[in-house]
Amino acid sequence: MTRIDTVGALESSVRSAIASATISDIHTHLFPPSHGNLLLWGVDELLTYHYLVAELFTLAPRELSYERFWAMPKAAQADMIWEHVFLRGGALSEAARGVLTALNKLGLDMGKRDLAQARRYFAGRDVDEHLQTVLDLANIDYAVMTNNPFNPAEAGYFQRGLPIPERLKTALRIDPLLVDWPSAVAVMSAGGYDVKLAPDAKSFSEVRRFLIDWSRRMRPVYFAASLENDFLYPQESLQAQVIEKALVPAAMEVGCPVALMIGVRRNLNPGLIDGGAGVGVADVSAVTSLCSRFPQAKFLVTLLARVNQHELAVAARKFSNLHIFGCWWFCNTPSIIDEMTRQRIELLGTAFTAQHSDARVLDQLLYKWSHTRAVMAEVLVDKYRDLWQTSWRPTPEEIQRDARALLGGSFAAFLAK
Ligand code: RAT
Ligand code: ZN
Repeated sequence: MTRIDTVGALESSVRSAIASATISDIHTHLFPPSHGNLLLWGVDELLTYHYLVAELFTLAPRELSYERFWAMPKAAQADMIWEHVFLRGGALSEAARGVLTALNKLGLDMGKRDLAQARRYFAGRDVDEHLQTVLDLANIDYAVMTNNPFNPAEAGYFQRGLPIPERLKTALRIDPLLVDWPSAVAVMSAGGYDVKLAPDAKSFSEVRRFLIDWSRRMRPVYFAASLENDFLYPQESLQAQVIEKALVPAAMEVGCPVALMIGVRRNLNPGLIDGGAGVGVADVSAVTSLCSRFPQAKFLVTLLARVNQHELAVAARKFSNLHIFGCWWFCNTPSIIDEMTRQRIELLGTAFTAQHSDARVLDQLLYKWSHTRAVMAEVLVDKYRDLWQTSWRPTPEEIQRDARALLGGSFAAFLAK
């Protein structure tokens, strides 16, 4: 066992533990290369990330309509974002800086502002190799995808049993079941499940059968849904019945936690499509009610509103079947990661997962994780320095254990318990 004798050695031990910890990225929107165009990668995808599309419209001349933008080819959309957000706008936002971090990590010198050079680089890459390169560079052991059986294209790839690299794991995403029952019914009926628009007991058992069949096909790490900020539980509604009679029982039967991402306000500005969603304050009692109503089930939860974070962390101290994760979407900015990670460590120690990338573009793993590592390192330096004052002397191995816990170890322990 190595000893740490000085505060300086402690600080460098913490920084190096965070820099070198292996990450399990528990929520992304990546796909296997075998699922064709669904896997996004490369500089044009980086530049047209929906976070940056939204920024473009804060800067671009008003003559640029949403219709005109969406009708443009992807490379032209990317050029426009490059021009307005980067060259004229200064690239200071987290999403813009992220593109530059990612390209830099791939060895591209963006100081030259040469977009054509970046395009040439990606044109020469093989996607399977690129996937491994990016996962290696980011030091990720595996990333969990988002796999929606209600989407015909996604479902088709799974039905064909195409290969999935070991480092990509599945998550069964079921939003339509909770937020768009008629379209969920249409998909399930077309698949041979006897589910009615006005569901009876048989319908709920057929929904369970649908979920269990898809679990057998996909082998998901968890079931997941993203919900609006006005999600309430309990309540007299079809949504609550689906949760109680189908979703939670099926998840328990196959041994999966249910991940709930709550707080989005979809279509706040529909013209922006994915970029048009906003944030609203959620009711944390919906989470605590689920945890107490289903003590044998497990819940993974992340909330979108900054003001919900403290209440959620307190809830996680009360319910051992609740694991909180990530600084989601608008919370994935350095200042909020810093605040949330401090608060969570202060309330939970290492019993949470500090971050997920939500990467929609493969190369985003490179920035989302390096930016998070930098913030986490400084938070942990402070926390270990505080401990040092008490005469507690952690070993480098203990610091590495804690770093790994926050970046995937605690998640694995939650799955296993
Ligand atoms: O972060 C995002 O890109 C969001 O658009 C969503 O993907 C969100 O994370 C979700 O999974 O619904
Ligand atoms: Zn997501």
